Amino acid sequence: MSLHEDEKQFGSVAVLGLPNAGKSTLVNALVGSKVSIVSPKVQTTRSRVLGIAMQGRAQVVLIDTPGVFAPKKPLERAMVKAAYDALDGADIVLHLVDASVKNPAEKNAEIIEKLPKDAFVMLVLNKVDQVKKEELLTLSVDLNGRFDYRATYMVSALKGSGTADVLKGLAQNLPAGEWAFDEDQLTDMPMRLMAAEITREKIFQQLHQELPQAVMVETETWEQFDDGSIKIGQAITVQREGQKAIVLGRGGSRIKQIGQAARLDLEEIFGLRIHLKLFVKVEEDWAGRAENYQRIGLDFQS
Ligand SMILES: Nc1nc2c(ncn2[C@@H]2O[C@H](COP(=O)(O)OP(=O)(O)OP(=O)(O)O)[C@@H](O)[C@H]2O)c(=O)[nH]1
Ligand SMILES: [Mg+2]
Repeated sequence: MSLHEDEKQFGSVAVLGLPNAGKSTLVNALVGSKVSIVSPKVQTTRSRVLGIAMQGRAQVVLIDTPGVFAPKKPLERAMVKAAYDALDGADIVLHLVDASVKNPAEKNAEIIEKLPKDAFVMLVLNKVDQVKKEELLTLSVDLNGRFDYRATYMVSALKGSGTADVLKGLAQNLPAGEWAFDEDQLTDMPMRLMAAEITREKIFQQLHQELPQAVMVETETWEQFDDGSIKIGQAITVQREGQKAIVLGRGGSRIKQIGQAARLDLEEIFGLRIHLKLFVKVEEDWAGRAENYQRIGLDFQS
């Protein structure tokens, strides 16, 4: 690409991959700050999340998406649609593959089928800290035989190795254009939604099995005080009384730990003292109601 040295570049990158591939971890690494929540469980990211990274004169907008899988419930259908919708209008598609699982190429066959043939698609093999070098090379050859990737990178998003090269590679291939965001902006997510996402991350990290999938978190109150501190009130909605008991824990011990962990993160992200008040309510069918989807940034897919 022949650009003037001082010419600005701007464009968007859709990050696509299976659940748990490390998409959100990679986006956070490229942005250099936490904008998207991460957990060891699948289906952590529910909606499209924007991360904004600067590389020289290029502003790179990273679109983190929910993982692509075979959806069964309405919430899952909306999540997978949000992931594929991100392909529309993206300047670059970054296909992220967890190289540490068994048969990664086979597992990604369905995604590969849906990759746009005429787009600039980049392959990034992740979790290389868990894989032998020979296996990575074999996997790279296998995947490149299945799709005409324009470039291949190998990274550990968790440890940050190789991620600087990915950012450079992205920036090099974006068109010239005016930046759409401030130079120091990291995401387009409103603070109230970001605060709810952080609490949801702690629920994903601290609670087991299927329960996190049944949870919705919303910021309901937000008060800023003269001393700069913020008082945030959030509702955690679950689908059954039994789930409420689990979120609360014995004598309220679990929700206390969730609240503490979330508060520490929020104080770091916002750089302010935070008071966080959480309460739990039961709404059996929250995941069947269209208006709840809009509130968490999704389209209802009945
Ligand atoms: N060992 C290792 N673990 C990683 C790496 N990158 C991500 N992980 C871990 O993989 C798990 C999933 O990471 P996420 O970033 O939440 O994955 P995701 O693709 O966004 O997952 P969904 O949002 O559920 O689709 C977390 O436990 C991460 O810490 C890596 O490079 N190496
Ligand atoms: Mg994610």
